[in-house]
Formats: sequence, structure tokens, C-alpha cells
Amino acid sequence: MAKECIKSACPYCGVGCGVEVKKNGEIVGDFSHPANQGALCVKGSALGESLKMPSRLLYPRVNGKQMDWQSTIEEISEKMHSTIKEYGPQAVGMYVSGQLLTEDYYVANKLMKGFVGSSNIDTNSRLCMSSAVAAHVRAFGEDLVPVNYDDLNYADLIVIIGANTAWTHPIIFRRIQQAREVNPNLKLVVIDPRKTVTAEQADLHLALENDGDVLLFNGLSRYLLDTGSIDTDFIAKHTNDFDTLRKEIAKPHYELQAVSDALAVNPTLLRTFFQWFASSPNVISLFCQGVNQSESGTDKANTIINTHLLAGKIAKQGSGPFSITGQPNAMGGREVGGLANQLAVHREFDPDSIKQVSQFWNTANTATQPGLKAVDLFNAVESGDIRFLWIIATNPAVSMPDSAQIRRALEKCDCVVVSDITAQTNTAHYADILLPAAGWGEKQGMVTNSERCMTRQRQFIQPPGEAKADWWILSQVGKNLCHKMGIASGFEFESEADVFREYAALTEINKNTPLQLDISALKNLSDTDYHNWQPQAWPLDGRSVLTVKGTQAITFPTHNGKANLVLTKTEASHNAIGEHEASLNKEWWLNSGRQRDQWHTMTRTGHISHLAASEVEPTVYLHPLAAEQAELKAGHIVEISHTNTKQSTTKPDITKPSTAKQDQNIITKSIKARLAFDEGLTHQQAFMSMHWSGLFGGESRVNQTLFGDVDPYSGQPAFKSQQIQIQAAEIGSYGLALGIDLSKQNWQYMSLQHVEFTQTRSTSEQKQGVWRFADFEYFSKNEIKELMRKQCLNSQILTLDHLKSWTLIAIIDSKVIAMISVSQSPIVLQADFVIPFIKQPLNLANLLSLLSSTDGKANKLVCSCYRVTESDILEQLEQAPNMSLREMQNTLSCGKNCGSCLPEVKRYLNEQTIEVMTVK
Ligand SMILES: Nc1nc2c(c(=O)[nH]1)N[C@H]1C(S)=C(S)[C@@H](COP(=O)(O)OP(=O)(O)OC[C@H]3O[C@@H](n4cnc5c(=O)[nH]c(N)nc54)[C@H](O)[C@@H]3O)O[C@H]1N2
Ligand SMILES: Nc1nc2c(c(=O)[nH]1)N[C@H]1C(S)=C(S)[C@@H](COP(=O)(O)OP(=O)(O)OC[C@H]3O[C@@H](n4cnc5c(=O)[nH]c(N)nc54)[C@H](O)[C@@H]3O)O[C@H]1N2
Ligand code: SF4
Ligand SMILES: [Mo]
Repeated sequence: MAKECIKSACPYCGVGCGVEVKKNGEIVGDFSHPANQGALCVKGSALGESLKMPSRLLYPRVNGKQMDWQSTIEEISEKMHSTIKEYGPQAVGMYVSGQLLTEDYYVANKLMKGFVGSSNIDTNSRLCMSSAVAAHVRAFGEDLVPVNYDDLNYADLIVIIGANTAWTHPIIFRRIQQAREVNPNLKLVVIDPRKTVTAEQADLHLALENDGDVLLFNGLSRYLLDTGSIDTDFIAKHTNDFDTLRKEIAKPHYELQAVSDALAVNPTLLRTFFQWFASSPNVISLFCQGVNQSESGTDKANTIINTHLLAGKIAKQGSGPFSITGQPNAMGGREVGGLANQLAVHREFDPDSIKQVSQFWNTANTATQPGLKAVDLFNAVESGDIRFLWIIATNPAVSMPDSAQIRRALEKCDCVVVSDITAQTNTAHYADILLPAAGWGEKQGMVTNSERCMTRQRQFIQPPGEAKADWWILSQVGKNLCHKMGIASGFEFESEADVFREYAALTEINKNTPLQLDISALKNLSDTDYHNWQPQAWPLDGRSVLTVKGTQAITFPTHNGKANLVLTKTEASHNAIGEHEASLNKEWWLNSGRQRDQWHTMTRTGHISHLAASEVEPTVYLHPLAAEQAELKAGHIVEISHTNTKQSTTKPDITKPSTAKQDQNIITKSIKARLAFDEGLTHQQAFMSMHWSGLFGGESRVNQTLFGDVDPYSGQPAFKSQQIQIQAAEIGSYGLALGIDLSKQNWQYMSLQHVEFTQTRSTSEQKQGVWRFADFEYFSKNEIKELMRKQCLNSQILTLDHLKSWTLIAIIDSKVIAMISVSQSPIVLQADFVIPFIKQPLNLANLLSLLSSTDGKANKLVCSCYRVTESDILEQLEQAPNMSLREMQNTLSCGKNCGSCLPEVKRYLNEQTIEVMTVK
């Protein structure tokens, strides 16, 4: 327990909220932090629980054997050295993460690009921010985000494009809602093919077709031009290539009616949005993965930026395009230069940059060419061009598209090193060398959030076992490798502060250039000042990033100080919607993204039971009417398959014949998931979350069905609009097992060997494995009983038969130790209801009433922050049917913290009101 309150930053999303760890260990929001002013969302509020993570990785392991650090570091540098000698530096690869701290990232980048001499280091930010980065560089000449959170308070219109901010950046959304309360004239428009919780709260929702953004925003540019709403002065003074753009958008398919027809968006709504944009003095266009993760991601972002440049709604308070970063330090990674196509500190591979960076690093080995971007990097691993790969703080076997291919590549690679906080990730499974990393709270360093604000993450607990900070591990390997290579070591860092000072000093090479990233004022920051660092955004003098240093004059860091209006064409990006409509109910667009309560591949949040309550298993969502037309039923298991007829580099997965079939370059891949309804989807769309994986989701990873199609400029994969097929799966038995860890026990292989869809989680309190499964076989009660008897030695086994299902309960010393419930219909017990029975004396009456009442419906968790369930709300409404939202909140507190459940709570109130009105 800490002796004093310690301020740190939340390790989840790019909002970058400040937290305070109190003396008693409680973690609360930091009131003094400029990003969140004390508020935290549900994930931030559960940080304390995330620390009680089961299955931490404690010691280095080489080929499965525990090893000490010194030998492990020697082993890694020897592998790197021999790979360089035999195959050249390009055969060494590294794949890192926007969840690393700036210091970790800096050392990784320096090691690869400066000393190994290969730029084959890429990062999961390629999957996340790289289209925005490419668009910023194309338009502004540098990767700059020209908006701060505070600008939200000065906007007249906020447009959210391809982002479910209420769930994914809840504290930004909270700030938007607060700004709307203060300024009732502030309008909110959401552009998303799904009616998300964010869209529900908007003044206007445009449900455009997937990837219709380029067309829509070029349509907006056309409208601005036609209605004289462009800022000719700004265009003349501050932009290049206006005439080229004007010629493109003069084409008839950018007329409002044509855009409305092509995107199936009501023309009146479209006109309203265009009018609002044109007439609002200040507009912020906030965008995230619905923009970035597309084959036209960079063009989408540039088309949005174009509209701001044309209207002169940029480089002034309350206006601008606002790319929101996903991960806590996605921005810091971009600053140090962790993407394969950058060298360091916003510099690319021009001779001048190579010279200056080499001089600074005192190395002759600096890489001279951009390296391979994530998808190509893993292709190179599969083809054998990369023979050594070090993966740090990311789980590509789940999060990369075409995950079966990623697994083949990892399987094949001569040496895979994985640094993680747990061994239980799909990627760690392929590690030859597995390194225990210190996690959040156990390490320290700097992170930069979406608005360029740098905050310290501080240590407040000791790392468990021999876990070490990533920068330390990388520096040790760096030193050892330099020694082996006979070159001067560039890794004599003694502390995080040392690394940070060096990074700050390197940014000095930008000082006399138009580039804005220059934090060299911090190059002599003392250890004490580093320790006491207060959140601060760069530019450090507080001016806007789009102004000349030392003045208020607008400038863009391009060759002539003007922004580029980038020509974006629609033909390339807006594909096959007409064809698609024709094949309705056979083909769907698979849209994938986030759930409110989970973080990525679930390693940090999957074990927290209340975060697991809102989506309990791999689930695919369809619009109810569309599902009905396709004869698909909610609650049933469906098979999602994707056939790629394009020329593909992928080969069949011979280890898993059931999931990948190949027929002359036609590859079909499939997974299974539970079907649920979502009225917010258009008829052609399916949505699945990206989270399910490994321990929790088995083989039902959404990326198992996606191919590695990428944006041509950024290399960012198109995760949100690949065409898939969905059909009902034939299932013999649905079930739920608990109290038995099926992953470790033999019985999974004996009896559930055909399980195709399975999910497990353990509650943090009880550590009981809970498995929901569906199997195409019909389970025989007697066989399972026999297995249970073998598994749970000396137990008494009780059988309960009820309608189409049966339940077996193993009891030892009068306490329930295991239970399995199997049914032929998709109705099975809810895990949350049965968990309380485990390790307790059997309460038969309760169990029987549960079995007879269960109708497959969960008592849904509505508000995760205050754990308010559907039945809590209904109970209140039963007592007071006319209850207002405020009254409900006074009683239950739902939505009082992050507010992301408010639309759902309101829905219950509305439903109730309608009922009351009908009765009258
Ligand atoms: N709860 C939670 N929050 C998170 C994370 C998490 O794992 N869990 N991860 C963090 C990270 S790393 C990131 S990158 C962010 C991502 O944050 P977001 O981008 O907000 O989240 P997503 O759910 O990936 O997708 C956003 C929306 O894009 C829409 N979309 C899909 N296709 C299109 C299209 O063609 N056009 C438009 N306009 N919209 C489209 C989807 O319907 C979806 O609602 O979230 C961060 N915050
Ligand atoms: N289908 C689909 N796929 C997607 C997306 C999508 O929208 N749809 N979104 C993409 C996006 S935007 C992103 S950002 C990625 C995210 O995908 P990943 O980066 O693969 O996801 P995480 O689960 O966050 O992986 C982080 C890993 O680092 C480990 N870890 C945590 N802290 C530390 C630490 O301090 N040090 C080390 N060494 N390890 C640590 C965690 O245990 C975990 O295994 O997924 C991408 N994939
Ligand atoms: S909004 Fe993001 S940074 Fe803030 S508490 Fe939630 S997850 Fe953490
Ligand atoms: Mo991300």
C-alpha cells in the first residue's frame, strides 16, 4: 500500500484520464487532471480490480523452461546477432504497441532503427491510427492533431464520424454532453452505419452505407462550394491545390441528391447536416475507427480535413478535425517514431533526417528505408524473410486480420520473443522466449493522449516475481547486442527519466524546421522534475500546433507553409453497395468494434465479472427483420463465413481443417457465435465485437474471418466492412459447465472434443471456470455423468431433468463442487445465476426454481459503474410508473458516473411512459 496519494494515468483509452491512487489503495479520478477533471468511465473505475489479475507471468521462460534474466537476455541478443549475421538486419522484426510508455517505445525504436539497422518495427497503431497519421502528413506536412478537448466547449457543431464515443471514449463524450448542457445551441451529429448509443444521443444521425464517408464529405465540399460557404480568403492564404479539388467535386455524383441516393441517406437529413456545417461558425469533426479502419481510411480522413480547410474552420478555437487516439500512448508512439514508415520524432527517411538522427544516436547502422507495415511484416514472417520477431504489449494472434495466417507465421518463425504480463494470450502460445513485463502500476513513464497532453504513469506497487519494465528489458538486450556487434552501446540508461531526457533532446533536430514536435526544453529535466511532472500538452508554450513558433500566425509545416487540399476520389472507396443490396440476406457487411465494458483481447478485463456481464459470449448482431427474412433466430448459434476470391497470399491452415478450407485460391474461413438482435443496425449489416479470444472466446475470434485488405497509403487493415455469409449452425447440445476448468482437465478432450463454440470466464472472487458451449453432437447424459464421476472423485452426483434439458451436480462434503447443464435448445442457465451455488451446500429449492424459471434471458446489467440491472430498474418502475430519469438516478444512481448507459435507462422510462399513455 502506498504511503501517499499517487497520481497516474489510466492505461486504457486515448482520452488519457488522470487517476489518483489513494493511501488505502482505492483508485479514483484525478480532479486536477485537465482531461477528466475527476471523472472515470467504467473501465477506469474497475482499475483496482484489474490489478488482481489471475495468471500473471512471473519469470522469463526460454523454450518453456524458467530462466534467469541474464541468461535470457544473452539468449535473445545472441539470436538477434546470429540472425543479422546470417540473413541481414532486415530478417529481424519487432511488433510493438500503443500501450507501451514513451520510454519503452523510444528504446525499442532506437534499438531497431539505430542499431539493428532495420525499420521492420511496426506497431498495433498500424491497426488503429495509421490512416489518420497518413492523412495528417498529407494535409499538414506533419502528424498533427489541431484540436484540444477544451475546444469542445467553443464548438457550435460537433460531428462524430465512425466513432462510438459514448462507449469507447466515455469521458470525451461526457465532456461533449456537458458542453451541450452549457450551450443548448451546440448540435451533435453522428455519422455511423449503426445507430449506436452515441448516435441515439445525437441531434442528427446519418446512417450511411459502410465506407460511404468519402462520398459524403466530398458531397459536403460540393455543397459548401455551391452555396458560397467556402472561406475564399483562408483557401487563398493557407491552402494548396484548390483548383484540382474543385474540378473533382464538380462531378455530378457529388450533388446532394446523388450522394443521398448512393448512400441511402434521407436527402432532407443530409441537407440539414450540410446546412449546419456551413452555418456553424465553429465545427469539430471527431473521428475514429469507422474512418481509419478502411481500405479508404486515409482518403476518408483527408476528405474530412478538406471540408475544414475549405470552410476555414480550422486553426481557431472551437474548430478543426479531431482524430481521437485509441490506446493510452498511441500518440506517444507516433511522437518517438514507432511506425515502420517513420524514422524518429516525426522525421522520415530523407538523407538529412538519417544523418541527424545517426549523429544523435552515435551510430553508423541507422536504417535508410521505411520498413514493413504490420500486415506485410507478418507476411514476411510467414515467407521466412523475417526470422526473428519480438512482440511487445500486443496480441496479434487475435487482433490482426486473418488471424489464422498470423498463427501460421508465428509457428514458422525461427525465434519468437513475446513480452507480456500474462502467458495466457493467443500470441504467447507461440513464443520461444516469453518475457514477464511489469504492468500498469508496477512501472512508470510518460504517455501522450489524444490532445497531445503528456501525463506520467507512476508506479505504486512492486512488479510480481521477476517482471521488469519493457524499457529495461529492451535496454539490456540493446547493450548486449551492441557488445556482440562490436559497436558503442546506445543503451546505458539508468532510469526512465534518462530515456525521457534523451527522447526530448532528440526532438531538438526539429527546432529550426517547420515541424512542430519539439519538446527539447525538457532535455535537462531533473529526476525530481520528472518525478513531479504535471500533465502538460505540447507545444509546451501553449500555442496552437498550427501557428508559427513565437507568433499567432497560422502556418502548416509543409514546403510552403500552406495545407494541402488532398484529392480523394470516390470510385476507389465506395464499393459494390448496389450489388450487395441484390444479395440481401445472403451477404452481410461485417462491422467489428468495441463493447462498452471490455478492453481489446480481454487479457486485462475478461476476468472482472461485472465487466463481462454485458456481453457474456461471442455474439453477432443483426437487425431483427433482416434476421427473420434470412430465417435466423436470436439465441441460436450461427456460422459466420467469409470467402475470399481475390488473389491471396494465405495458405490453408493444415492444423485446423475445420476453420480454413482452400479451393484453388478460394479460401473460406468461418467461426461460430450466438445471434442477437440490434435494431440499430441497417439490414445489410452484422456487428461483432473484436474482444473474444483465447481463454474467453475460444476459436470465435472475429479476425478469424477477416482478410488482410489494407488502405494503400497507410497500410491500415479494413476491419469494418468485409463481406461475409451467415447461416444457422447445426447444434446438438447447448450447455453451461462450471466449477471445472475444462481448459486444463482431460474431460474437454474426452467428451467435449467437438466443441466448436465455447467461452469461459472465471469470476475474480471465486476463480471458478464458467463455460458456455455449443456442440454439434448430442450429449448423452450417462456418458457425461460417468466422466463427471471420474473427474470429481468421491463426489455424489445428482441429476435433475427438466423439459428438454438436464443438469448434473457433483457434491462433496455436502457442498456443490461442479455443475453441468445441457439442453437441446439454446436456452441455458445464465452463468451469473448459478455461480452462487458453487462451494455452497445445495439449495435444491432455489436451484429447481431457477431451472424452471430460466427462459434464457439474462438479468441484464445496464449500468456497469453502479451495477444496476434491468430488474432493478423494472422494480422501481413497478412502484412508480411515472418516474423521471432524475428520480430513477436518485434512487439507483444509474448513469451518474460515466453516463454511457443513459440512453438505455431512458429507453426503459420511455417504454414505461408509452404503456401508461396507452392505458389512459
Ligand atoms: N470500451 C472500450 N473502449 C475502447 C477500446 C476498447 O477496447 N474498449 N479501445 C480503444 C481503442 S484502441 C480504440 S482504437 C478506440 C476505437 O474507438 P471507436 O472507433 O469509437 O470504436 P469502434 O467500436 O471500433 O468503431 C466505431 C464505429 O465505427 C462505425 N463504422 C463502421 N464502419 C463505418 C464506416 O464506413 N463509416 C463510418 N462513418 N462509421 C463506420 C462502427 O459502426 C462503430 O460504431 O476505442 C478505444 N476505447
Ligand atoms: N476485428 C477488429 N480487429 C481489431 C480492431 C477492430 O476494431 N476490429 N481494432 C484494432 C485496434 S484499433 C487495436 S488498438 C488493436 C488492439 O489489439 P491488441 O494490441 O492486440 O490488444 P490488447 O489486448 O490490448 O493487447 C495488449 C497485450 O499487452 C499485454 N500488456 C498489458 N500491459 C503490458 C505491459 O505493460 N507490457 C507488456 N509487454 N505487455 C502488456 C496485455 O496482456 C495484452 O496481451 O486491435 C485491432 N484489431
Ligand atoms: S475514458 Fe478512457 S482514459 Fe478515461 S477512465 Fe475511461 S478508459 Fe480510462
Ligand atoms: Mo486502437
